[in-house]
Amino acid sequence: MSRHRIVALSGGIGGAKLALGLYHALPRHELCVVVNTGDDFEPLGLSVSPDLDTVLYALAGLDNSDTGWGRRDETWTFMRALETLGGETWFQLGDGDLALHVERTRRLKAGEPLSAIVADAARRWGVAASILPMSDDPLRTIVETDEGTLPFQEYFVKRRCTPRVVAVRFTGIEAARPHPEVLAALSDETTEAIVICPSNPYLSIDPILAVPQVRAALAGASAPVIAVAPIVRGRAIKGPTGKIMTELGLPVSAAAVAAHYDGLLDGFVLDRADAALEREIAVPTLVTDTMMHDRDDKVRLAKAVLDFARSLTLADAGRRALP
Ligand code: FO1
Repeated sequence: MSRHRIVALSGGIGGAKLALGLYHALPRHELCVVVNTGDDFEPLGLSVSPDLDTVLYALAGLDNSDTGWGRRDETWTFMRALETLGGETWFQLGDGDLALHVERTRRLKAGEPLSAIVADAARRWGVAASILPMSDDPLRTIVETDEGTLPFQEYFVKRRCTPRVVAVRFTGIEAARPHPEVLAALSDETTEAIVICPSNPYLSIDPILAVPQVRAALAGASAPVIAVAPIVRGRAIKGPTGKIMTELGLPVSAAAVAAHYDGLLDGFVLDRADAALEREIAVPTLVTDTMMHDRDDKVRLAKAVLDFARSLTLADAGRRALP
């Protein structure tokens, strides 16, 4: 089991951006990314793990920067052919992307754990970081809406997040066991920081925290836990976070995200545009540019988060040293 200096918790597109920044800001094997699998599902009978694949493609340099998901230089022959047969095409699987899904489906059916399949793809594609599903057990995000109960991808892709969210829940949670390396990385005394990436707190990070023992491991971690706001100027950087917060009766603000992680955080990173919110946040804050348009932005933000973590560790050591 390898030692990781930095552990990141991530969903898909937004989280993968900071994960990539951390990957390039560190010796690469020192990063462990714990990824949400609540979005996983089986379109066309194939096992698809969108967030794991988004992080995997990003770190392997195979990502599609236009969509944020799927593979770079993708072709769509299969989907077009399927359409002519009247097949289900609302969830788009590119030709190159399909290889990963077909291979994962075969290996899962043969009894291999998801984490081993991801680790093997990562190794073959030269990714030195550990990319871990939070659990090898199936856990699914279910969105309760004003139009009924929707499995995550039906809400997110098929219905384009239009139904009004009433609640979010996770099936399989009681039986889900955390991946042992996840617990080890969170609890390891040599871990220097745990970073909650700017992913959707309700749809992407909560499923990770809902796995038994994970929240407690985070709360008891000796490493500082730092979250990066996915909301800037009262708007989600990407996706439906703002819409969902409104529907759940929450203010759409970075401070509300910090409050959502109450009891877990040692630090919170918010955008310069939201500097005025600092006083609403109960933990130390770092105010910096959080928008990540290109690789330089990602690495710069990652370095700022790591420096912030170091400053919190030093301050903590200073406090402990006081008589
Ligand atoms: N998102 C879409 O909006 N439309 C799609 O057709 C779609 C296909 C897709 C295929 C593979 C994959 O790994 C991700 C895909 N996504 C698609 C993204 C995905 O549904 C969401 O971004 C995540 O689940 C939320 O993090």
